[in-house]
Amino acid sequence: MSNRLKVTPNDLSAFWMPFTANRQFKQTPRMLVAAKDMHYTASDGRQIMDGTAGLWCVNAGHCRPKITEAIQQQAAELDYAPAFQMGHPIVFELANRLVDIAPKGMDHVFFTNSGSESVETALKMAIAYHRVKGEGSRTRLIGRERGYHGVNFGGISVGGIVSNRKMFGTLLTGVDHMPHTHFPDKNAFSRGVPEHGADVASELERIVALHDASTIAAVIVEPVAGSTGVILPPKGYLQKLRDICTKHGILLIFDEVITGFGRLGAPFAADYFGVIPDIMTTAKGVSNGVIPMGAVFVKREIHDAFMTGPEHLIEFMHGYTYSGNPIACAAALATLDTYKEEGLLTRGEELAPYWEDALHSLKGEPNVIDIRNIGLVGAIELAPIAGEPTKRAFSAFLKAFERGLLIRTTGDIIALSPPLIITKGQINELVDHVREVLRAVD
Ligand code: PXG
Ligand code: PLP
Repeated sequence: MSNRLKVTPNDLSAFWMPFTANRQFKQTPRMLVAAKDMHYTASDGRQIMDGTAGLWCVNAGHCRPKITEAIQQQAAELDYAPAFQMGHPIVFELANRLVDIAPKGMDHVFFTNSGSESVETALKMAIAYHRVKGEGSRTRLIGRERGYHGVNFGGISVGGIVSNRKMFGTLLTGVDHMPHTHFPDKNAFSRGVPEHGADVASELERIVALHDASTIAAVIVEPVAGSTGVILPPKGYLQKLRDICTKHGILLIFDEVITGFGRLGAPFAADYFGVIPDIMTTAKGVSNGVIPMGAVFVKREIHDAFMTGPEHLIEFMHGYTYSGNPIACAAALATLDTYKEEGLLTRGEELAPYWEDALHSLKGEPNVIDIRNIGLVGAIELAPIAGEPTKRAFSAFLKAFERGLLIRTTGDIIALSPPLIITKGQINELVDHVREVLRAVD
């Protein structure tokens, strides 16, 4: 371990931490100083099992040698190349490799640096696409209650998490929201995709009728909602959305920032559900979380619609300084190699039944009101403490960390999404930790 890792910062005030209870954290900091495969090392030397693949991103586990080496080598060879009007070979190689594993027909890729940027890119692409096709009146965007699409203005506008929206003014205009698909009364303790609720997709027809299809550019949904506490699509729901969008010429965007790259046991949720969107946003697992990167996949006809007009003109006025950054590309290529060598994009399929049984063994533990699972994702919903929502789950988070397990909590829901390299033994260990935590929190 390098000396740098051993140093404990003694003044935590300058860093305004993202999505963190800053004052609580700075009173009792939780510091990670190293990581390997399924575990972190905390600053006090303890091993902490990673129950969340970082923030749903370290799908191949931590500090994988191939990825580390690729980054080191690339940094020494070509550190940066301008992203606009210039190229470098591996960004093209990466785009080809991504298209190879993408759902059929999604054969162009636009690079970004995060899920939030992927979402902004997709929304802009959708509106611009209709315009270049001569349908400039299609500008409205439809999201969904409880949706999470990152934190930029477009993303929070189509998103449906009230606390992420209410502080930030009027947001984008011309946005509407479908209802969410969480029906605990009917679906609590479902194993995998729930039976009830697909009919709620017909609310999209109502919204289309209200605004008229000719004003709507795109519908954006997470195939499985992650951040909001793992909300699954009822059986048949996504296909219904697909059919309604197709019928009305509306683009369907799947936000696969979490579901992409093997999380459900298939390369993408589009594969898992057999429903192909028009645009797919990704990030996180594309580079194993190691270096910021996002990728937006688009169908050929969308890309091709832009490729008109004089050839010296830029077709799509959009891009980021770091789109396709060489070091991020090297990390992503090595990530794809690691996924392929270890079969990680489909490993979740084999493990899912074991994971499901292990998680559902927590039914009956104190305060557990629902357990949900799909692929290698799980959620345990706790009854909130009266008058103090989120407190019980936050206590569970702190207790779990004390015991040597990192979990995520959102509201009173514990979300689990371990690296896809997890073994059955480690699944048992993880679930045993959670069981003890549930028994220990008030
Ligand atoms: N879309 C979806 C579906 C996401 O899950 C984003 C967009 C934004 O990505 P960036 O890279 O800009 O953060 C996300 C990110 C959590 C958690 O614990 C989830 C996310 C990020 C951080 C924490 O639920 N999702
Ligand atoms: N702000 C200023 C002043 C800039 O010059 C740029 C990029 O050139 C940006 C923001 C956007 O930065 P990025 O391309 O990293 O998103």
